[in-house]
Amino acid sequence: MSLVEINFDGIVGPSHNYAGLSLGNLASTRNAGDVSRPRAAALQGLDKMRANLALGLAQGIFLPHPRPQRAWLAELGTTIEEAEPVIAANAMSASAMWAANAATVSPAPDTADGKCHLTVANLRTMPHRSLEWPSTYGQCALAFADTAHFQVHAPVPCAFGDEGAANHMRLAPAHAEPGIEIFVYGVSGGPFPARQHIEASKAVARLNRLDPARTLLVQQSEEAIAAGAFHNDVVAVANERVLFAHEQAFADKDGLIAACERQVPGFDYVEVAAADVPLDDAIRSYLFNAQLVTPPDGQPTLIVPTEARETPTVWRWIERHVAGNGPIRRVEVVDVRQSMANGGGPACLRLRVVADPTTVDPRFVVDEAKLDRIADAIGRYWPEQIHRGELQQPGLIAEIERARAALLDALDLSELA
Ligand code: SUG
Repeated sequence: MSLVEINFDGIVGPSHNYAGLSLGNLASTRNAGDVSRPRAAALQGLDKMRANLALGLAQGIFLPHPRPQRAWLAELGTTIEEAEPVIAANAMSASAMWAANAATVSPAPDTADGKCHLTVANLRTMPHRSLEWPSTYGQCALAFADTAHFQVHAPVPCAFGDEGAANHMRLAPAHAEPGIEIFVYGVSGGPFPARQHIEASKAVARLNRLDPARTLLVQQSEEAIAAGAFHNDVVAVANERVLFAHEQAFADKDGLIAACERQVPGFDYVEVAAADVPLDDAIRSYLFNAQLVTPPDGQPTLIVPTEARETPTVWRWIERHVAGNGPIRRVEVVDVRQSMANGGGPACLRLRVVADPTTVDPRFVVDEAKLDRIADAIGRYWPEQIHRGELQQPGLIAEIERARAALLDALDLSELA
């Protein structure tokens, strides 16, 4: 068994649009009604995956979900043609692209039965996201069907909100070694919803068979949620023994650091002070929604969105850190602007799974050649633009359904149809 971190990126679906559906996600609100570019969005995502492959990292994919979500509309007693515009927009959302919200993953070295556990997220706080889980569950059950190595759990009951890996961090001396798992929940976000409930976090930790002595429940700071950090991964990211976070990310920073120091050999805390990078700049630039990864050359690398380079306080901080021999040794910049405009940065687009790649269904693992095949389908079938008000047009709907079917066909995954 050789356990490595595999990043599974959600391919941006052909219905990608800006409907302003996510209260508390400032980018979603700011860009509501803009013209979207599904084809460019999906190709930006593929380029990010190519950059990861070039670093020597293992890469996987999740497929777009069926949109419009006709079964959900039927449960509401309507159809895509007849639904009120806001209901139609919910049923057309491509939000499943943000795979960090697909599930919470606890790898084999951390669990009681030595399997990698995935609990699919219910995403119940936002209506458009609450309809993702059945398709996510179906894909996870297929990708991780090898029950000798994986167990996939259905979501926790929707009484309690769970947003998956976006509110979960793992620290370990190295990916393949036992680690501690940190669940970050919200209590109140002032004007905005706290999407991750402590009851859900506790349930996921139990389902994933974690050792309570190596599990931390940590409260996200209210000021972070109120400033637009609707998920913890907007203000913090962990990788192996490094925790990289904004000064204002957690309600009790000192308690968290002390626990990590006790439990993680070689623990390193890299803090960005509010005096250097105000919370607003951190959230607008998505500095912390970076992928912090360890490529085979062992140089911890931060993969940031272009917006981080364009935010002077943030770029100054990064340059100083790298020049000063800090734990982050390299910075890569990726353009995921189409996703960013809906509040999804590089880290939102991927779900990390520490596993042996040979135990994953190979149809969900990619190399350059497969990405070329995917790019070909996207180039041929994905709509170039979607305008506000077009979401219920029969021509566009047919184009979107055809596009997804063509991609599933190209990847031999038509059973997900
Ligand atoms: O849930 N945006 C997503 C962004 C998710 C980002 N994920 C992580 N931080 N891990 C959300 O708010 C906007 C859709 C719209 O408005 O059309 C949206 O759903």
